[in-house]
Amino acid sequence: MKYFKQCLILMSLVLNVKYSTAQNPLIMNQFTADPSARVFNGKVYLYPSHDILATPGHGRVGWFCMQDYHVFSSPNLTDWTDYGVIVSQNKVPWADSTAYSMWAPDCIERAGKYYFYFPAPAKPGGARGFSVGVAIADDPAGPFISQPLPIAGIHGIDPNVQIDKDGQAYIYWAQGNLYGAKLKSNMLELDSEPVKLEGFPDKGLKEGPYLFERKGVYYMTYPHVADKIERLEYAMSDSLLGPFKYAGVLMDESTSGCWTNHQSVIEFKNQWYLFYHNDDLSPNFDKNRSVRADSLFFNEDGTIRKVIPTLRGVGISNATKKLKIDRFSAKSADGIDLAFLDTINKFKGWKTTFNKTGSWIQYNSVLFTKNQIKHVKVNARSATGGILLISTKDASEKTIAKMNIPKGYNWSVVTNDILFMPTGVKNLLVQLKGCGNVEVDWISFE
Ligand code: FUB
Repeated sequence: MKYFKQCLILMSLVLNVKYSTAQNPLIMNQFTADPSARVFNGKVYLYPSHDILATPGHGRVGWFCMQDYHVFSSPNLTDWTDYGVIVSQNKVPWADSTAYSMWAPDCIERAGKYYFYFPAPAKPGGARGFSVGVAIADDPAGPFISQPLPIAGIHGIDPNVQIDKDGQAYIYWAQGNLYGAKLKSNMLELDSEPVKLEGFPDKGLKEGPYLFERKGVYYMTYPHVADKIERLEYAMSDSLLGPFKYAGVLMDESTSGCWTNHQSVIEFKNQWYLFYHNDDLSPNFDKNRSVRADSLFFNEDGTIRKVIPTLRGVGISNATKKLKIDRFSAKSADGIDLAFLDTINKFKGWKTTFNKTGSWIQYNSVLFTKNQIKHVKVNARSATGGILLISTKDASEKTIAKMNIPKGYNWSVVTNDILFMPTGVKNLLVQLKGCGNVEVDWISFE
């Protein structure tokens, strides 16, 4: 019977697994927010909130609505696997299964166990406001088993956990301001009285604490409403419970107007990354958000350079995958338009329209394995017919292919032989030659 149950769990895990290849946003099969990224066993695991659209009777219409959490992982920050639901509001013994408020979570490993922390409102009769629960697993992708009760002594949202070099664990959370306390080694109980963390701007909502350590310095990162919407800031300290010293802005307010932002910071294969969110897949409703990542760099003095959000994001794209050039690294000042491929189903992503002679898109970091490719494929359509030139974008700018996109109203894959075979990691340039109007879904090499 036990073996049968284990098989069922394994089968459901296998059936739930979904794969996607990503730039920004990282996840294209659902809305994701509040990313907590962690490096476990040489892979990046992503524990985001899972936004859905509230409908009458299911959540508060027009507000955040979350009923469960998924976990994702990636070996390279480009290919992401969705392991499906790991915790849901109707399987947490103490949580109100009608609240749809499973907000920003976190996960940490201790002695081979994975502890998943999540805020949610308790059942009627329990504590008011948000409590913080824990679910435990033997694998970062689950299955996670929820504890019967939330952590006593925490009232707030956005838990974040850090284990210091000496093995002492700390938990942080938000309730207008930022709070912290020691955690016992069982990772389930507070080991000190909560304290309000000091050293942050007095005015304006602060939430989403995420602490990391680098070279003996503790960086507390957090979203803050300094003006009208949230921006990401950070403060530094030599102690995990502060006092902290405000150090600056990590990321400015989003230009799209998405009211919230929420971050995590990891080092993976000798590069630091900032994970955050925006409303890419729901530009008209900022409670349905999408997780992004961009590289993060430190100055010599240990301060952090402001991260400028990009569409290209992070990771190296394999040339044989479908390259979504609408997630560009750079583009010409005019003659390029981006739009959803399908305005009813935005999860299908975007298309690029070239509509001016010479207009161009640059897409960086594409890996060409030696002697691997012979052809270029472009999924495109053109009401006028047009020519796209695909070249490497480096000092020599070599033409890889000249693609003749025929006049027509349907999307079709145009295939051409390559004129030049790039090797290694290259930046690509896609340019409209002559006049016309060409729409591109993706480019790939085979
Ligand atoms: O996702 C719900 C809430 O929005 C989070 O808990 C906050 O940090 C903000 O992102």
